[in-house]
Amino acid sequence: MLIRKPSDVLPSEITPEPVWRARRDWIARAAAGAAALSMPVWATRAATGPQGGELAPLPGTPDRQFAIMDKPTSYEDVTSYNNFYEFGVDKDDPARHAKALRTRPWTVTVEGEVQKPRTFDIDALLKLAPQEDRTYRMRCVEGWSMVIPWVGYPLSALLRQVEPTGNARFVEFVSVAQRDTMPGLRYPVVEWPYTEGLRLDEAMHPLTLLTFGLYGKVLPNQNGAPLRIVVPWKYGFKSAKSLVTIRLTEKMPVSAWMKAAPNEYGFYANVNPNVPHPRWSQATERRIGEDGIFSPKRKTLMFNGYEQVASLYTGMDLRANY
Ligand SMILES: Nc1nc2c(c(=O)[nH]1)N[C@H]1C(S)=C(S)[C@@H](COP(=O)(O)O)O[C@H]1N2
Ligand SMILES: [Mo]
Repeated sequence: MLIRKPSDVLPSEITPEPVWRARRDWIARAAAGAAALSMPVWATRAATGPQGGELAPLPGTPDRQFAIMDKPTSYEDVTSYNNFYEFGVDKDDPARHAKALRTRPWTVTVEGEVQKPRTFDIDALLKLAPQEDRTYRMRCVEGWSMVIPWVGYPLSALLRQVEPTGNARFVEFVSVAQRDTMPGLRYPVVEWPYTEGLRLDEAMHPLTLLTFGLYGKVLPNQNGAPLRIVVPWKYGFKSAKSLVTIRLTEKMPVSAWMKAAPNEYGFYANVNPNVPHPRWSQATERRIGEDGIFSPKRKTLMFNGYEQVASLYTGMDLRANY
């Protein structure tokens, strides 16, 4: 059996206090419905589409510019070991609970410091630019990593359509908050809706992918259907899921994690082995599905190996801007 959690780290060490509290309350409530909990997640379908049905194909043209050699993580692992706190704080909660998420009708509003604010229907947004197939290394702040073949197009293609004003310096991303389908919203893990942000030049970088699919199919709900952002050189929490608003701003947005635990999660959150998290090192990682507890951990690469972005940060102190 694969060991999927970094078992040498106590959950209480890798988990911010509000998450730990929510987990405890969640377990207490679930004790009443223990029968439902006893069904292991791998006994159910891993990939969750609308009403749990088959996911539509979404092929992309293979991308050569950003190709990496790493072996992709299995579809099963990519879709069953997730963080999506709107559905609960444990790694198998999203695959268990995200079936209920309504992904149609769905619109995305792009607003703020833009000449042409606009609300896009998801199906129009999907066709705005050609889909590319891009396999990216992803790294979570909790010490694990995956390699995921995403399908999407550069966020810059969308931002160009709405024409950022001269005042636009940042981009804020807002995830959906569906009270009736997202049981995690009952717990104040972060302030809901989940929000994240990038500097405009980071958002415009060709590696930043507006993502609609993975492994040649539309996104499973637990991975952020019907669209999410993917920023491969930053820790996973920067890649907000199930987006409904993209807002260009003059001031730096304060993300949900910055509000929840400002000493642990900064705005930049670049993957940086030289800057430890306040409670643990970030120098190494476990690749999900490959590395068991006895396998050596991998050394974490600066910018997750995406040196192409280094020039975005020249002159910045990346210890102060964590
Ligand atoms: N809306 C929302 N987006 C989110 C999260 C979340 O809890 N809610 N978790 C983040 C974290 S911590 C990680 S590691 C990635 C995980 O994405 P994946 O499960 O699709 O790999 O999603 C990020 N985006
Ligand atoms: Mo994460």
